[in-house]
Amino acid sequence: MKDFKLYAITGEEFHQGRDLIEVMEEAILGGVDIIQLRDKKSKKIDVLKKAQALRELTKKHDVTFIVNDHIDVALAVDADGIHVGQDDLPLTEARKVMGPDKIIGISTHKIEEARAAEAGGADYIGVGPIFETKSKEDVVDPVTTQYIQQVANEITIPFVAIGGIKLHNVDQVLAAGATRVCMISEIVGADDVKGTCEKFIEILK
Ligand code: TZP
Ligand code: MG
Repeated sequence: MKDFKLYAITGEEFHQGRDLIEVMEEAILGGVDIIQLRDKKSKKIDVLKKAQALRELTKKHDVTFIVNDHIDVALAVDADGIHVGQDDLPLTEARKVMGPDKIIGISTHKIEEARAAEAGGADYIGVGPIFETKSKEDVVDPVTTQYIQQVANEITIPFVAIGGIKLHNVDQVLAAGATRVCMISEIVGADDVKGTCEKFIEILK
């Protein structure tokens, strides 16, 4: 897969009424190079409509587009890939459905899961939640930056740190060995989405 540094996940509950596509375009203009549509609440038809609009946006800006959970929607809009959790369709089956060329990312919370993801053919793994987060229901306890160190030492596929990452604590995440970071609230909930992304890009350099 094309490498990335700054990964933004949608979270419309943080938009304060702003339009999904406008917010995500600001994020892209600020330097986000991969976007994930994550919508746990809407009906399939509405997820599809958002995915179609985000596919168009990400094509226009040459940004990678990932869909969370909905493999059918990902295929229908020709997204670049999907992101699954530990309790979703297992990697082997997800690969059968997606085919060899699409990206499959998977969330991991401990080194055993990271090893299994690598062995199972994932293209990248999510590593987290690093810090406390209010953006995910049923979230496991923070894994801390220690888990980043373990993954950085052992896992060879790309990994992205996630969970409670903010401008004020991202230094700890990078110091532990992460080179890619992923956020919901700090990006899409920012008063200045583009400016916030530009600051992250500056720090990630
Ligand atoms: N997976 C692990 S933590 C998390 C997800 C989807 C939520 C991240 O959101 P935030 O607002 O960046 O803490
Ligand atoms: Mg899932």
